Amino acid sequence: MRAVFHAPWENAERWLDTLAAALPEVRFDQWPDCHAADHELAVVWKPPAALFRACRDLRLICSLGAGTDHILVHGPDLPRDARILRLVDPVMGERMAEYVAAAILGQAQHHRLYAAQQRSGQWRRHQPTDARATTVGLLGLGHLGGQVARTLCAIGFRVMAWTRRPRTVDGIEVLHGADALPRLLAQTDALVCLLPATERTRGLVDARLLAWLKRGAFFVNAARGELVVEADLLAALDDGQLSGAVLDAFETEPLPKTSPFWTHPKVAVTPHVASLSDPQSGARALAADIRRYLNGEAPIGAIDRDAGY
Ligand code: OXD
Repeated sequence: MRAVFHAPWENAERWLDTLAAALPEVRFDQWPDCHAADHELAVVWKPPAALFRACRDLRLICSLGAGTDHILVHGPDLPRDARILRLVDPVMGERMAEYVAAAILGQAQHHRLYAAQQRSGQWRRHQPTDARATTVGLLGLGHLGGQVARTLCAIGFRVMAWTRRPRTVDGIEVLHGADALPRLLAQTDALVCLLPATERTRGLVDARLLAWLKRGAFFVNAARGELVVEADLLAALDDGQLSGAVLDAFETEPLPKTSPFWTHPKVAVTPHVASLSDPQSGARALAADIRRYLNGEAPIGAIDRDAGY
């Protein structure tokens, strides 16, 4: 079997080496250095449209990350019957959980405030907020969200989650459906966005949603920039509806130099690193899922193309 590989990353060779070692029967060709025609498998991150126009025989398209929006965006250029896999790697779940926990604990322990005090040589103490007194509202409870929920529960936070379909998860109150969203937000001290970017979720975090939150709530976006109306987020930060935000994803990435988020006193910016995929564990997890597919078993990362995740 021939596979086309596209990853615009410095560590792409490490991914390729591990994939090739785990799948010796697959010949990987790097896009665009391949005369594509008969590739059945694609392993990609942010692929160009030309790849799908050239490789019309693809049967399986694998994302090198947890999201598949960068593939689905090619809509009409994607082979109609190809299955799409997201990367399901437990290491990414752990990284995401650590990122979100660090963001919320940093706010509870006033890290941003102490950093500002340090710059002006101020010794002033502030009471931290106890985890037990903090309700975290998770938007999305997929593979990454589930790990985030477990980690936050273990720290002692009260965790609630909002999902599209009904779910039950031990120790977490899960609400579903549009009507339930205001109910979750009214109890939320820290809102964490972990939803995929789909037709339904784009622009979901807007002025109306932010107004449903408890006043002074904290916001973490560790998912996709398209989920958030950035002007509404800025307004909520400026008028005190939000006490702060940790933002890892933006409408435009890299975040333009002119973005007000860079210098906003209530905002911490990270460059889309909340759950970086790991070349070792990620390639092994992906190879194992491709192997399931080749053996005729159900791959664990298969997405529902119509739902968009
Ligand atoms: C991903 C990402 O989808 O890092 O994995 O954005």
